[in-house]
Amino acid sequence: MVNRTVPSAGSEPAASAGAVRTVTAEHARLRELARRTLDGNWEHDHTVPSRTLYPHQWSWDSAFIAIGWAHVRPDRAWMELTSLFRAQWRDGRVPHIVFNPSVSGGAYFPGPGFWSSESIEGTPPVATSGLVQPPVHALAAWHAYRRAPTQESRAALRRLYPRLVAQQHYLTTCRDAGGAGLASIVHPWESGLDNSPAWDAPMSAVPAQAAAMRTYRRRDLVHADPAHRPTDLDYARYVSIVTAYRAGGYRDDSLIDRHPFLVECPLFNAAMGASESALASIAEAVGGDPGPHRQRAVAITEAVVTRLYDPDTGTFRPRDVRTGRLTPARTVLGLTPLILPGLPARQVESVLTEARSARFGLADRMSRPLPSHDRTAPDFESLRYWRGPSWMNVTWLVRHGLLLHGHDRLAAGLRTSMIDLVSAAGCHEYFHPDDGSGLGSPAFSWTAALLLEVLADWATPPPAHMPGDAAGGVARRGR
Ligand code: 9WN
Repeated sequence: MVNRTVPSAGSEPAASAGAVRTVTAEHARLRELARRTLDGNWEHDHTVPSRTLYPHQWSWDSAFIAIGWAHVRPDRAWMELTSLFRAQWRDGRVPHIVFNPSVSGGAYFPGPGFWSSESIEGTPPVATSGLVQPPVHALAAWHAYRRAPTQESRAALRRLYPRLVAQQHYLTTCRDAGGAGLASIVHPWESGLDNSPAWDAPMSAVPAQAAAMRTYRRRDLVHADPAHRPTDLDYARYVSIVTAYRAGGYRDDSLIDRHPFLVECPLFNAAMGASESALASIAEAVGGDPGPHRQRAVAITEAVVTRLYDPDTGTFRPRDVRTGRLTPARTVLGLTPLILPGLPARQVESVLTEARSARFGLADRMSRPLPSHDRTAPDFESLRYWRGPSWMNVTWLVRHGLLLHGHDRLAAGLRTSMIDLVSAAGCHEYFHPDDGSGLGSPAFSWTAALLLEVLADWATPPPAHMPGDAAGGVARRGR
């Protein structure tokens, strides 16, 4: 059980004046904690996810972090996104890590020397990885803009717009290995949920031996408990997949014939569709044409439903493009297509059934935080990274989707749960899915950033690009 030290405002409308004062004071304390956490992780033009474990800039972290900065330092929100997109490759890919040249090459594994991005044509002057992460950036940019819609923000958004478009273009063309209008990820790191059970089936076909890792030094284990992290065998496979991709110059042609890991992920593709909807709003705000973005949002939504929805289980599951099969695990990834404004009512209802089941325990009042994997599965692990623990970013995405489709009370349940987690444990990287204790890095940036966002959300409606604006979404109904 999460230790609820104070009731969270918004979910307790009948609270007494005294209780409201306590809540207000606690929220002020949390806001200050979040601001200090972000400040402590700020590094000249970006925010490190964590000073110890992740001392460089990460792609989807920066998107979530920008949402948080928009509440306290909008200038930093734009610097965050701008510095990330300055490292965009000529082909449009936004690298999942941008290495800080003033941090020692050995501070993180695999470091800049392993990726050798400088040997590839069309890469930026700064060293980067060659992979990507879920494209939540347009969604984040739109959120950040809506929080602080100043002239400066609009100018920053206008400068960012063509780069966001190029990012989407890369994913929808170069990465459409399955030929059905979805992007394939070429590595579990690209999903952001690195060791999720969702990847067990496709990963089992990747040749590697745990012993291979003895030739490298895993820096993560200097800072974190091995029982909370991916295993050596996972890492051996991670390295082997990157080695294959790097050997092909990080090119994406004929991946189907030569690449060992190729999967259509529901979260990744839902983010791509949601970003097209956000791009439609951004285009309107900066004087562009929203039409093509709306059309692409519709097409991606249709492809997500056709390719990744499994009517037998009523949830979304990744498709292994190499075998053509849906992967068997039922993870939290299956809930994330809710972020698509145009997700048809039938799929919304099915996902809600899945989310409310004992697997995930979604409720108006959550008794435990949202887990990253099916609680009832035999391979559910309470401590190991993305195999059970609760994460703020995925919880925030699901909450965002619930708001989009008018499930305000369920969204409030998640909001309360997120606030209570940090109230009791601090800005941890992830949380124990039963008792809510903090796991991983103790001062984690996206936890702080999204806390700022949900704390502020009590009094403000969700951004306006939601249903109806794009992709023919359902009308919003409060429930
Ligand atoms: C590999 C930075 C990143 C997050 C990912 C999370 C973790 C890296 C790692 O940390 O991945 O990219 O070394 O474990 O899984 O989602 O972006 O916070």
